[in-house]
Amino acid sequence: MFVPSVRTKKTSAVGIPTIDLSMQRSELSELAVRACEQYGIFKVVNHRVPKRVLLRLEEEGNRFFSQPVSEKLLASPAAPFGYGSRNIGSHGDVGELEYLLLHTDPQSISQVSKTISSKDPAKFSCAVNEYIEAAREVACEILELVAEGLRIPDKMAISRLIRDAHSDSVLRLNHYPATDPCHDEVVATNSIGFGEHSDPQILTVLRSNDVSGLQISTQDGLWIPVPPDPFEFVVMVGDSLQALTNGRFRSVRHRAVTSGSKSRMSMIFFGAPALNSWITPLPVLLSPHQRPLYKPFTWAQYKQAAYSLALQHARLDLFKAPDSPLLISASP
Ligand code: GA4
Repeated sequence: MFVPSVRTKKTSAVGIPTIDLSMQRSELSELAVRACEQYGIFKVVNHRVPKRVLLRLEEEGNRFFSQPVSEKLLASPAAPFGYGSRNIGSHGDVGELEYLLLHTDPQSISQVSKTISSKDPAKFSCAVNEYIEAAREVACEILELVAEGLRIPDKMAISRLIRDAHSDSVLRLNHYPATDPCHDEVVATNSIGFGEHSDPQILTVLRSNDVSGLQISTQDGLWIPVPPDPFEFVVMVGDSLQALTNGRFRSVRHRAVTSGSKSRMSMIFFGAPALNSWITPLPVLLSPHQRPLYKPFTWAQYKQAAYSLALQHARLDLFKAPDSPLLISASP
């Protein structure tokens, strides 16, 4: 079980790379590949997603989370899709947050919206669908850029997986309540909003309001804060992209801490393949004498493994190829 307190390790304000989508494409694809290899995370600016799309979903999220608990509990539980509070996954992990977890399939959104926003479900589902479409486009554009940078002849080899009509992508709205100012004075430490983990999917596209809290873990165990910007996206490499690139890209370990007098809300698109899709190192990325680091697995198999383990588990290790001396463990 994950213990919800923050280790008081040194943090550093080292910047993470920025990908400016208005730049020249050839330069961009090299930059995106380097960012995925070295950091597993980068910021995306000039993404062309209209501000109103971001603000509309933020407004819907704020409206939902500001209701009394009794109202929020009328939403279907996040098992699998709906409202959850404190409990993360099914393995005893807890955090100082509440959230809405939604499948990106419009039919599922339409069903769950009736329980989340009984007064105006259409308004809620429109804001959600519009945001998902925009975030999915950003994810696909990035995946096509990196495919170019990796010299993969089929530029859509990876993005196609999350454009698939049966894609198992999900959207999550995380709400980290403000720390009570009185409580803040007594306990001068941060607490864990969402414990350390890597995302199991292919690519994560995150947008938050202007409140800090997201941190990434470096190889040497430092925690680096990711400065918030409500009009930028933060993109993170997930475990499945690590496997697809045979370990060339690394999924990034991250966490969210709560520390302030302002509440934080993040809206996160997790781009995943269809449940029956195979995840296996792309053959064009393997040189003749390189062996795959991972056994082939389906997204359903990996998802099941991820969901049955606690947050901090280095789950990709379960799928390493038996004779793979090159495995880079994803554990901290
Ligand atoms: C992390 C990324 C997404 O938020 C998520 C999370 C999921 C959940 O909250 O149910 C998991 C977590 C996430 C990874 C390990 C398992 C599953 C909680 C947990 C302990 C929706 C996802 O896909 O994986």
